[in-house]
Amino acid sequence: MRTRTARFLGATAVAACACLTLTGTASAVAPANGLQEVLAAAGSDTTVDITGAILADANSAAAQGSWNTDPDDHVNVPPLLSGTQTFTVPADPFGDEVVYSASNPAPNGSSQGKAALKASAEAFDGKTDIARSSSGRGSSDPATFEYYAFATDGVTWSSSATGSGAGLTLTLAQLRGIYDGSITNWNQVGGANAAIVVYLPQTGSGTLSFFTGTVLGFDPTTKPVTIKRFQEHDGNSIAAGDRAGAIAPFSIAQWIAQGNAVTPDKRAGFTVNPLTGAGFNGSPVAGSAGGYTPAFTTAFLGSRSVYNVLDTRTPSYDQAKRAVGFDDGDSASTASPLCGGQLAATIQQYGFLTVSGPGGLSCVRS
Ligand SMILES: [Ca+2]
Ligand SMILES: [Ca+2]
Repeated sequence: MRTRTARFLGATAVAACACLTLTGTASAVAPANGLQEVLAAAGSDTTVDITGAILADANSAAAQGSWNTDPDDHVNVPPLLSGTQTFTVPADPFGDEVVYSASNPAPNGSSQGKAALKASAEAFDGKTDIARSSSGRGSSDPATFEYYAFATDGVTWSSSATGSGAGLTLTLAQLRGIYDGSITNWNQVGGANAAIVVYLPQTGSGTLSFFTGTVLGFDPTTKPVTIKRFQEHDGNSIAAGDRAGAIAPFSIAQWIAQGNAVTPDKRAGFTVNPLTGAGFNGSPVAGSAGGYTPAFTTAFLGSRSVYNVLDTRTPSYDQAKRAVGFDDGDSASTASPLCGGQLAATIQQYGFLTVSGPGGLSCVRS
C-alpha cells in the first residue's frame, strides 16, 4: 500500500500545482484531480437516505459531464446489514477494498461514522471519506474535522397509530416525565390504561444523543425507568408485542421520507406527534402520503442540523468537498451542488428543511 500511496501522492501533487495557475477560481472547490477515487460516506442512519440521493446525483451522467469528470465514485455505506448481507466499498488509489458484513460491521450511527473518518485520516487510507452525522461537533473531535450542515431535521416522540398513546399531544414536561420514570401509564397523559414501554435508539446514534441531551436534557439510563433499544427510525425493530404501548423518538425527516416512499417504509404504524411547550406546538408534518412536507420550524427545540463531516487530513478531502462542501469564498456559484442550492427539492422530498448560509450557500460550515 505504501508504494501505491506514494505514487499517487505524486499525482496529487502534480494536480495541486496545476490548480495554482487557475488564479481566477481561487475560491472555488478544488478541480477534479485526474484520479478516480472512491469517496465513501458512512455513519448516521438519519441521513443515509438523503445522502444516497446526494451521492447518486454526484455519480450521475450529468455530473460526470460537468464537475465529476474524473469520474470519482461516491459510495454510501448502509449503517446496518441484515443476516448474510455484505456491502463492498471498492479499492481506489489510496485504499484497499472494504467488505462490510456481519463479522465486519459498517459504522452504525453518527459516532461510529466520525470514528471511522478519524481512523481513515490517521491511516491516510480514505476508507471513510465523509461521515454522515446528525450530531454537531463534539469536544473530542479532531480540529481537522469540518462540519457542513446541509439540512434541518426535527426529532419528536412517536407512538403507534393503533396503540394506547394514539392521537395524543404531549407537553415537554410530560415527555420528560415519561423518560425519567415519573409517568408510567398512558392514562396519566390522556391515553388508554396501559403501561408505557420506553424505547431509545441504539447507542452511538446521533438521534439518541440529540434527543437525550437537548430535548430531554438528561440521560434516562440514570433514571428509574426501564429502557429498551431499537434501530432508530425503524418501527419494525420495536418488538411487535411492545408496539401498542411503546414510545420512541423519531426523526421527522425519516418519517416523511418513508411516507413519501422515497425510502422503504419501516414506520410500522408509528406516527410523529405534536410536542407542546418546546417552541413549536403544531403538527410536525403537513400534507398526505406521497406529498408530506415538514411543518415544524427551527424554533422547535427538537430541530437540529444534519451534517456531512470531512477531515482535512484524508487523502481525498478536496474531492469529497466537491460533492458535499464548499471552499473559503463562501460563494454558491463555486460550491458543491449540495451547498450551492441545486438539491433543495431533493432535501425537501426527504423531509428536511433547507439551510440558508452566507453568500447564497445552502450549507453552513462549522
Ligand atoms: Ca478525483
Ligand atoms: Ca476514499
